[in-house]
Amino acid sequence: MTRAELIKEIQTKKTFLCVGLDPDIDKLPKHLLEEDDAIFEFNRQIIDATADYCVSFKPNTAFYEAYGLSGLTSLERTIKYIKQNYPNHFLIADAKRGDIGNTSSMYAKAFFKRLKADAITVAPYMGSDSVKPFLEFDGKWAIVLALTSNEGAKDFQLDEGKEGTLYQHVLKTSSQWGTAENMMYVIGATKANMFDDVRHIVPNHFLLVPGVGAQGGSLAEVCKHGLIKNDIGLLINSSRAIIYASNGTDFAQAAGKEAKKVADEMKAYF
Ligand code: OMP
Repeated sequence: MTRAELIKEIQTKKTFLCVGLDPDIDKLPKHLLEEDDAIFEFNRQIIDATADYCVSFKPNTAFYEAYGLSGLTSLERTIKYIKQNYPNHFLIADAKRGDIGNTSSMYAKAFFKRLKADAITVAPYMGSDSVKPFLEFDGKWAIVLALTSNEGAKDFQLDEGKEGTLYQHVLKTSSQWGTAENMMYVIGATKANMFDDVRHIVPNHFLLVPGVGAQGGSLAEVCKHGLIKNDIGLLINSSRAIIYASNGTDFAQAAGKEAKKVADEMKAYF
């Protein structure tokens, strides 16, 4: 999916919500556990209930890898279902990969060719040869971790060096490897006070912003400092707050309601 196509979807639907598909068997509604593929069935119903309120879905691969081959089958079925039924939704494989060049090429092949994801999250720690293989596919994106939402972000990302903090260095250097047409950055919603600084360095790149909902980040604060006029330039992810809004038989309906609530808040920014 191109940047222009993504922006068109955002502008048409008046939402920039990304629903995170992070299914944990221990948290699934009990009645689904009788299904052959409970994870897929859970996702399918969440997807159908939330698709109108979001422009993107983000399965985090850990929640599938944890269940071995059957988990990977659920992931593949989930992605196929989205691609067949909601082809205009931007599909992010949240896998946080990155390795020496030829290995990264295989990761890119796995997620872009085999799974047909539109984007993959990538850790930049190993440098340019670990990220560039993800930039070689038309219409596909690398989403580079820059300033993450978690507590430990401060352990390295805020360290001062000769290029400023480490996350500033990551933004400045890695933004030379690709363009705002094939790279995005992860910036956590819990770091809203740093969005002005981020926008100073990467004024045009889309930002994937996890950390609203369960992690307590503020959508309003992120928008105030991170939004790009007309293009929006943000994909705001929420996983647990939406998918586990209820664990009863009404779970999908409750997820839809929760996604709509976020999408309604987003309308003010159009
Ligand atoms: P919730 O906290 O349940 O909304 O989930 C957040 C999702 O975003 C999880 O899949 C995390 O792995 C992911 N995430 C973060 O929470 N923080 C980050 O800094 C980066 C990510 C990510 O790359 O998506």
